[in-house]
Amino acid sequence: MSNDLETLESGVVADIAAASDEAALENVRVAALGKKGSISELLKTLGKMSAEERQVQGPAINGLKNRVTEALAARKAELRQVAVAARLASEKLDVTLPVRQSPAERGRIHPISQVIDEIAAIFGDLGFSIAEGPDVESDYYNFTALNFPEGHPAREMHDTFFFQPDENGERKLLRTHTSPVQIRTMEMQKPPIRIVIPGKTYRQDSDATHSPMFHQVEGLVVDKSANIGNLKWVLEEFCKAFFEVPSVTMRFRPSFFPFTEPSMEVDIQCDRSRPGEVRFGEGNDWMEILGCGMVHPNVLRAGGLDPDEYQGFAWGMGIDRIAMLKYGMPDLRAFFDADVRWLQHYGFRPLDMPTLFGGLSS
Ligand code: 2NL
Repeated sequence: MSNDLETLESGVVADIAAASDEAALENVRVAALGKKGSISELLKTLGKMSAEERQVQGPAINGLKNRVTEALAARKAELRQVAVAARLASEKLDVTLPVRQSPAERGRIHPISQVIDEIAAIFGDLGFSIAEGPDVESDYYNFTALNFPEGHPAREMHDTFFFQPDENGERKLLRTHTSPVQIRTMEMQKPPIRIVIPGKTYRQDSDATHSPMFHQVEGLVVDKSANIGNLKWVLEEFCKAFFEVPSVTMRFRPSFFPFTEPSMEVDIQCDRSRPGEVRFGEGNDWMEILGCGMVHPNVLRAGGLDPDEYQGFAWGMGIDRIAMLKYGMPDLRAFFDADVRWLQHYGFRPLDMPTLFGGLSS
């Protein structure tokens, strides 16, 4: 009998040691100490024994029960510790790791958008508003109102994209400059007018340095006394702020545009002696950056203004080229390839918005 108890005990103890989790251990407990468990069945035999036999078997079986109970408790504590350790290991967080960037942080602002934001910040600081208008325009707003006479060769020079004539025979077009927006603004709002107009423009021209869709920014000031002195100051302030240099030297050359009289082209002094780099405000070279002039009386009239009462100045420049210059991008065509690798490299962080007080591009 005592041999049987020893065999039973070593069997149960081995099962306890082999239980690899709390559920397996519980099965061992039920098999030994549950209602129909092996030890419970043994305990039931005590009632049928003689007093003498019980005196021997009672302590033996109860001793066995107590040892098994203890072994179960000890194994349970052990398994619980193992489980806690495993959970701690699996739920470990390295709090020293950098926080993962949000999708908004990972995106990049296209250099053209960045440069438009910079231009808006500079002219906003000078008291200008931003004006916008449609890309699809009428011949009137794109040409006639801007003092391009019917049949004038300058219309051909713009390499215009025309749409098919509509039912009224009117031929809409893709604007070749942002100037129609100025006419629309003059029609709607009384002077003083101080606006800048950034936007997309279109001409049938495509090679290494021309894209059929490109970007322009124009500016317009109309007031009773707006003059060329004001124009030069505004442009100089703009160039200093945009190229982030303390001073610039500008050269005004006579030119021709149908919508201004007099008209001028503006060069700024630069240094191109270092390969792949242009510096402004120093050097022996000149770079043409914009065209400007006093608004032609016919254009003021088209805007509903009396040229004997009001005068204005205006200017226009290409955004794509000055963006390439400022941020050292060698190929214009890459601007419009929608290649995310290019954008990752040349793009701007979305929350670094250009401000004059924060540094435009820093
Ligand atoms: C250039 C030259 C220019 C303007 C644009 C303008 C607009 C109105 C009236 C008068 Cl409504 N002028 N715009 C004036 C002079 C030059 O652009 O080279 N652009 C890329």
